[in-house]
Amino acid sequence: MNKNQVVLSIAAFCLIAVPSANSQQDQGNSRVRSFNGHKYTFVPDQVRWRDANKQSAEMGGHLVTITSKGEQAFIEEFLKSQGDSGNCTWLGFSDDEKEGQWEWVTCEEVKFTNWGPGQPDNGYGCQNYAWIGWYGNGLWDDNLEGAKLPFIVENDYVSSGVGRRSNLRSK
Ligand SMILES: [Ca+2]
Ligand SMILES: [Ca+2]
Repeated sequence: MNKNQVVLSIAAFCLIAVPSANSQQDQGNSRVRSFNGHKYTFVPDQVRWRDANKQSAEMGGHLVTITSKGEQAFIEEFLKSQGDSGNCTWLGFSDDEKEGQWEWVTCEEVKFTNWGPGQPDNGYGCQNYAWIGWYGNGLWDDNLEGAKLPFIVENDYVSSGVGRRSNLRSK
């Protein structure tokens, strides 16, 4: 191999090795995914449920609500794609208004749940906020108000990014 061939080889290697602008952009957007016309954004910051709920509204959406088996499977996959920080997430599901009466923050009908064995147990007498994580396989548990976790924001319309804020519970 002469000198010119070596230079060409190096140039060819660089073309292959350097990611294109597109793939870099995709990596930058790895915290955002779409499913069934909704947009989901993973926020790795560890915050209390009430703060996550507030931040979600500020982002034009709401804390993720899971209302079908398909959406549950999507969320499990999305969390896995986030590496270690995706080990858990808050859900927009709580019974803080009336103990034992679990409600979605969107007031959607409760037609799907995926509680872990023996959950929700209202542990310590005051677990009112659902999360995924403890069981490591997508099962839900109720957690304390003071727990700090990452969360997923769901926007109901991918194109406009506008959530159904008028339907949200007031707190
Ligand atoms: Ca409770
Ligand atoms: Ca619990």
